[in-house]
Amino acid sequence: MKKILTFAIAAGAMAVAGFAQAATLDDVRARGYVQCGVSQGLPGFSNADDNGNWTGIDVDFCHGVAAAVFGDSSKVRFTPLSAKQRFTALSSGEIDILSRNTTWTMTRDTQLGLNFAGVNYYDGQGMMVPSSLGVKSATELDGANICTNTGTTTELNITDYFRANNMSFNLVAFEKADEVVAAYDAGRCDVYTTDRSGLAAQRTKLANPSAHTVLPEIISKEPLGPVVRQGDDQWFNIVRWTLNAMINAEELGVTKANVGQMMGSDNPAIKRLLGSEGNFGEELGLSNDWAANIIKAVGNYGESYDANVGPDTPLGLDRGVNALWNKGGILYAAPIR
Ligand SMILES: N[C@@H](CCC(=O)N[C@@H](CS)C(=O)NCC(=O)O)C(=O)O
Repeated sequence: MKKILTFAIAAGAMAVAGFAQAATLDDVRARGYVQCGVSQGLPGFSNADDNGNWTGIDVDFCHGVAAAVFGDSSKVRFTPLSAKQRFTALSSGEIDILSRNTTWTMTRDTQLGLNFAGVNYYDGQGMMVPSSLGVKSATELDGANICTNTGTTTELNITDYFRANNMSFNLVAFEKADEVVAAYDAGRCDVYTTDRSGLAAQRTKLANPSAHTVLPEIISKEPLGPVVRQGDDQWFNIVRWTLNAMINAEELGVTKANVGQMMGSDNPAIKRLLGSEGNFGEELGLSNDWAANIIKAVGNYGESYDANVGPDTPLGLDRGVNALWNKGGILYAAPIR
């Protein structure tokens, strides 16, 4: 009896300490790499070149998680997934993280049993039309043929928008994003609708990108972020704090180039971020230089943004609301403390 009781107390203590559900981190370590679900090709977010090398802000994020776990950002493999396939791949355990322009919604939290670790791009749904149509506003689109992807929030929002504005429309939906681009470019639709960042990305694939106009209306909120399965709080924390570390690093002025030098900083917040003070990494189940390794590999949030989707890239997206909270935006990461 005493033995059973002691065991129960020990098991309880382990559960409280968060060890009882550490399966994903164990699996990732045993496998030797993070399995990251990405899109099938969305420039700036997750896109493979002809040699199969993936780049993008969502790809950087997975390299960041690999750097946090292994101290080596190359220990990651990418699984391209359509919008329709992505949640099953995560729920079934085929991937450890979904890092793929995915909108955080209540249904995805509750019905699908997922956890969004945060937001790495605040977006909204937009519409693009060939400039030759002469359309200046979405309110002129009654009766339009509209191209989009299946299995997305996009389909739902466009239906709401047209209903609310008493307009009819014909939805032409495809599973693969490139099918949407091809159909729109071939003139099968008057309108291409998706997240505005997605429009900026997909527009680069059109025969003549400058011959298209993005309409002024933003018809939804699309907070995009990395997702994990529910039921593994330790893994959820690792993914969430990888994102927080990248955002906090930008706020603290820690960059890919200066992270080594910043290790010697006297600023207590930088010391906690880079592990020269406290046990923040160990408490995640990692080493204390976890965040230093992320920044060495992929830079801070702003560096990854600028390199992949910012004004100097083909997407040309201004920081806008994705600027830090103290620079006029809404990016606000919880502190490492
Ligand atoms: N954020 C929306 C839309 C996501 C989505 O799948 N968008 C399409 C159009 S931008 C896409 O990612 N295409 C790229 C691909 O499937 O590879 C959602 O989470 O439902």
